[in-house]
Amino acid sequence: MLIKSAPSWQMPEREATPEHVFLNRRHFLAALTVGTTALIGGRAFAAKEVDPTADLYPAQRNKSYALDRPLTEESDAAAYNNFYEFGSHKRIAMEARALKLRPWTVSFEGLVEKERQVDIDTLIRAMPLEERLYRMRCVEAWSMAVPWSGFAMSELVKYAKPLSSAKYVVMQTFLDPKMASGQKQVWYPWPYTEGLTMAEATNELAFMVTGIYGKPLPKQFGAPLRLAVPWKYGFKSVKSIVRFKFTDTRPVTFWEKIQSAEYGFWANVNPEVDHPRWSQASERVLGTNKRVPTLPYNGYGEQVASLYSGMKGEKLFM
Ligand SMILES: Nc1nc2c(c(=O)[nH]1)N[C@H]1C(S)=C(S)[C@@H](COP(=O)(O)O)O[C@H]1N2
Ligand SMILES: [Mo]
Repeated sequence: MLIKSAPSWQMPEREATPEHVFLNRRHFLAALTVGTTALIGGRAFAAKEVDPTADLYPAQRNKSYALDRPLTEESDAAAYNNFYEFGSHKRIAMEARALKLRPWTVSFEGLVEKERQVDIDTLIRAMPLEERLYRMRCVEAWSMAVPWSGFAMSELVKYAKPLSSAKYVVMQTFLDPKMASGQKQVWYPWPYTEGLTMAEATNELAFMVTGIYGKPLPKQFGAPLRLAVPWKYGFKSVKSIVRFKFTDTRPVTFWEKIQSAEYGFWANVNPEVDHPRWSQASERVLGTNKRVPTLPYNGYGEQVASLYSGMKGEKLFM
């Protein structure tokens, strides 16, 4: 049985349409039980953690990435997040404090000259950090505009040394159900998996994020390393990455596995292609009561539309 809408107490905003509402009732009830346990059990806050890369912030702003709208207030962006590893609601910052950020190892696997692992701090210090102002548009029709810090994904690809046979890069989040209680919800295909074509990954807009608002990334945003691909729906921008795997086959991604009729591999923003359950024509801007029209490719068509020219028969906008 399909649940058409979650109970009102669970909906932070009337118009918010969670990505997960198709889950069947049995799973939904199980999810409630898990949530209640977590609440009753409480959780000790981690002792004050100092980020070993804190001295790198604020990074110099790259003026090529300007916005057509005001930045979202930090307090608004930091209090409304999707991070299913820690629960399927938006007030995830508290639960995400359980995320342990060090030691953190990132691996480069598959079609690369040599597979290897690197410590996150070594990786970040090897990359040219900069700040970019980007829009972000969730498939649920809310949006924000934030100053990310990080480095071009093309730099990471260079660092990884993929073979010319690589066609895709697959990215995965950590897997640790003891730390992240959402991963005890076994009907989700953990770990969170996303992917890009090599052309997408090396497009100038694809950005590896390590910070926001001039500081190291707070946990709920997907520290210590997440993706930002602003022309695609937010679910493509995978958080807390531990693995980059280069392959010649297109991966089936997290949301695609859960509901392929609603979420696909490409997920390019398009106001004219509605989600099966809601319109994509406009978006609610976080921190305001305003709705604004959604732009093709979220306003980044000039940089990315050519990536998809001539791709017939592909569902580019879901
Ligand atoms: N690992 C992981 N990555 C994820 C998600 C998630 O649940 N787990 N949610 C995605 C979705 S649906 C969105 S909209 C963005 C939200 O990013 P934000 O919380 O920084 O706004 O993260 C994406 N990346
Ligand atoms: Mo999303």
